[in-house]
Amino acid sequence: GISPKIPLPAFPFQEYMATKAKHVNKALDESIPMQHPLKIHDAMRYSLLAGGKRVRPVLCIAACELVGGDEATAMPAACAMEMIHTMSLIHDDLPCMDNDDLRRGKPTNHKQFGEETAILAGDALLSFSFEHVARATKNVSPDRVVRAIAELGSAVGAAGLVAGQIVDIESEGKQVTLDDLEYIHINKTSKLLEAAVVCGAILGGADDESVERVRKYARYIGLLFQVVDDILDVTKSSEELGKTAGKDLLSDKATYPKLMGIDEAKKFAAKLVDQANQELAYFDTTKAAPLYHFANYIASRQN
Ligand code: GRG
Repeated sequence: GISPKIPLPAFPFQEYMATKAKHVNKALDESIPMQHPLKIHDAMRYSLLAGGKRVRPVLCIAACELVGGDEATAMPAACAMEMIHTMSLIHDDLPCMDNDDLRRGKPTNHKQFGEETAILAGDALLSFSFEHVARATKNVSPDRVVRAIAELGSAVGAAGLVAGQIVDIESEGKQVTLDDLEYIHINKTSKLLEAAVVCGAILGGADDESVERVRKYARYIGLLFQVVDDILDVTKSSEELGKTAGKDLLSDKATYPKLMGIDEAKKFAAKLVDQANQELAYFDTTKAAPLYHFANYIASRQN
């Protein structure tokens, strides 16, 4: 694992994650009931309720609570984060993209419902995510709701997830620099995590400085998530294969270990945890405990 320099504040993080994820699952289930036309709602619910760690919604709630807001205030936005995350996975799995058969241990949406329905289920989830924030957010000024929706829009579009995906696709089979790799990860992974905490903070009543602190925090933990992913790919597959080089070192996909070496990649991950923690130092340590633990959880996951 990659341990942070500062001691973690005592906090029952696993319990917190489990409780919040349960609340999120209930809200997600209620947000999209089965209705006419059954096929599309069935397909939307199939992927939305298929499990998953619910990292983005829990981060949204944690950021709202950090600045003095409550869970109910953040819940529609929290659900929107998971709707968008889910639709990006549905589209990412399509035959024209990654062509995957399995996701979260189940057949992918297009395997289960067909390609036409999978594309439409993604479109419907994306569209509904914005509608849901606009309609279901309670007790927040219209100005803050509009700011949150704008944040969400830029995180998903051609300056966010879509940007990351297109540059990733374009870079296939080409020489990729560290800057290219960082651009892809910041857009594909960090931007939605960023939107999650930024929207949570905005809806919770945060001032501008707090919003920018949590934004930077999310940017670091998004990159951290990907660096750790790359490191795990190397260590896992070298254990599995009993070889010195993991599968990522053999395939042509660009990764941090391949571009900077495994030791430097580990140092980079440790630096990212420190940088994330430095942003949190602006807040009260007790109130920021869930977010400190989140960074640590991302850094130290083993699979
Ligand atoms: C967003 C309009 C729009 C289109 C989609 C396909 C695409 C554009 C973008 C790809 C985005 C993508 C697949 C990013 C990877 C994100 C990532 C880090 C996934 C893993 O997230 P976890 O570990 O997964 O949170 P679970 O299953 O736990 O939710």
